[in-house]
Amino acid sequence: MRIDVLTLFPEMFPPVLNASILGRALTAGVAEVHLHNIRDWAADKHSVVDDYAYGGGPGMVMKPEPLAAAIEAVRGSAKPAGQTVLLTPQGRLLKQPVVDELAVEARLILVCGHYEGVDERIREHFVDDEISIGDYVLSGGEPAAMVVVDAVARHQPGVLGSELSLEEESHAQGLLEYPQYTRPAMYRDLPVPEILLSGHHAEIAKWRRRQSLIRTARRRPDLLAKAELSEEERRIVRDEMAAD
Ligand code: 4G0
Repeated sequence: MRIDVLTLFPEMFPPVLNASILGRALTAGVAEVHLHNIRDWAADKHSVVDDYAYGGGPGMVMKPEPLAAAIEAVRGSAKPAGQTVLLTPQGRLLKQPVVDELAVEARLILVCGHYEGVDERIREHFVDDEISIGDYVLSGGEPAAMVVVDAVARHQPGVLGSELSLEEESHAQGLLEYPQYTRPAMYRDLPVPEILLSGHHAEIAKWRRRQSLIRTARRRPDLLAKAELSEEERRIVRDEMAAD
C-alpha cells in the first residue's frame, strides 16, 4: 500500500512513523508513506496557503488553489489514484470497520487541514472521504493522519498481529481485551492471577473471556449491543451490571 500525506508540517511525521512496530513495518516495505508539503504548491513568492474567511469571523481558512494543485499532482504520480481523505472533526468517526475499509486500498491520499478549516470547494470537489479520529478539535489534521497510517499499516500482511485468524478476530469482536501479565509472578505484593500460572489452557481461555466480558460491561456497555454472546455470557454480563 502507498499512502501520500499532504501537510503544511511534513517534519512532524518521521519521528512517529519511524518508531515502534509501525517503523519496522514501513522499513520492511509493508507500506510506503510519501510526505508532501502543501506550501510547495503555493503560487506566490511568499507561499501563502491561507486567507481570511469570506463573511468575516475569526481565524484563517486554507486557500483552495495550493490544496487542489497538491492533490492533483500527487494523484498523477501513481496509479490507481486511490481515495483522497480529508482529516476533519466533521468527518465520519474512525472505527475499526472504517480502518478495515481503508486498509484494502492500494493507495490513500491523506489531506491534513490547518487554521480554522479548509475552503468548502476542496471538500466538495477534491476529496472522496472525510474522517475524524474523535469528537475534539486539533490545531491540525497531522496527528489524525498519523493515527490513520498506524491503524491501516497494522492490517497489512507481514505486520505483527495482522495474521490473527478469522476465528480469533470474530471471537474477540467488539469486546475489550482481557488483562495481561508478564514476569515476575509477584511484583511488590501484587500477584499475577493464579489461573494464568496453572498451565490449564482451557481454564485460562475461560477466565480471559470472562474478564473481557466484565471489563466491557463496566467500561463500554455500549459495545455489548453488537457483540455476539452466548446465553452463559449474557448472564455474566447481567450479573456484572447488577453488581453496583
Ligand atoms: C479541517 C481532524 C481540518 C477542518 C482535524 C479543522 C481534529 C480532527 C481541521 C477543521 C483537526 C479529528 C472545521 C475545525 C484541523 N482537528 N478529530 N483539525 N475544522 O479527526
